[in-house]
Amino acid sequence: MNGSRELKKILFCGLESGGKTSILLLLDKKFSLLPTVKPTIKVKRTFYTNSLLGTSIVRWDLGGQKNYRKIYLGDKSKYFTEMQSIFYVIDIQAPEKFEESLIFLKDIKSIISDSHPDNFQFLILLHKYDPDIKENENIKNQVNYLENEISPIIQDVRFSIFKTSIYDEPSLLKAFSDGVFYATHKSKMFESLLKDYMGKTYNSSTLLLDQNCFIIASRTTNKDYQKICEAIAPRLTQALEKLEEWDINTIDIVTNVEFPEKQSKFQKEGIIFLRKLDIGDTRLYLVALCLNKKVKIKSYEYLPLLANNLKNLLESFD
Ligand SMILES: Nc1nc2c(ncn2[C@@H]2O[C@H](COP(=O)(O)OP(=O)(O)OP(=O)(O)O)[C@@H](O)[C@H]2O)c(=O)[nH]1
Ligand SMILES: [Mg+2]
Repeated sequence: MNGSRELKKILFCGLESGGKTSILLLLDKKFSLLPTVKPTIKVKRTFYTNSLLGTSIVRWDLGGQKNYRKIYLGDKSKYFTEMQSIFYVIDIQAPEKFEESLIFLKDIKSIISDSHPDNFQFLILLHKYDPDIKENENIKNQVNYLENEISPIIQDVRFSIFKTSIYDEPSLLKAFSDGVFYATHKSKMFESLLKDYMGKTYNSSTLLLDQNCFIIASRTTNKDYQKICEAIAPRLTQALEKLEEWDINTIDIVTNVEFPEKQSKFQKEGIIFLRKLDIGDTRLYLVALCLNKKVKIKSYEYLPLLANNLKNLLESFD
């Protein structure tokens, strides 16, 4: 169906010790292996399948040591063809390696310039952006420096820059979801259901997540609202799953919030909620941000319709 069953190739590149293998372990929830991670010898291929979107990918984790980098650049037809996206990982805590890392990025960019598939994208991960150093002035300067240097290198290809850390799981879930599901046929179909739901409820941001908290689809009226939802969604699902461990059937998690309003001393009262949607054997989560009580009521009122539309869509995939 629309090529959605094909095996897509995704590359993880960057210098040695940047954190590529750790990122993959975290995405696979292999937490216990994180402390024992070793430098990758040449290339390690692993598979990931998302049954909801019918997406199967093979992830090439390219060990970043200098001698390996030479091999990859020397055999571009083996390594740098037919990939859907490249995750390029830069260790934000190692400024002494920035120049070398930018050179490797340039080398890769020049290789792929004339031969990449439609919808190809670069995902640049400014990695090891750990929660405890975010406010550090040096780190802020380093992020600015890299953002300024990277854009001109890859400007004629679709790209996004993320700040990620293995200690901030949502940051990696977001980057991976963007790299893997962007513009897929099925993801667009889910998005059109969210669009319809938002049109009826007037809520400001909605996300649809799969059981593992990968973002399957999203719609928003405002980028910041989307970022807020993305940052808290995995934490809300964790709370819900914890309650389920006690056999407490938890339908939703609701947070009442007051949004600051620009040019006014009043706050907008709103809610962000996470709703569990079990459709047959498939677990989905909806996160929605509503800016007032009316919208909240409507968002709940239209949930059965949304669930029904999702059910019909999932059945149409079978
Ligand atoms: N502080 C911090 N350390 C990290 C993070 N991610 C990975 N690391 C550490 O960075 C080191 C290198 O991680 P790897 O995952 O082996 O790096 P790699 O990019 O796969 O390295 P090569 O396989 O040699 O290319 C390990 O000690 C990890 O624990 C992060 O987000 N924050
Ligand atoms: Mg590795």
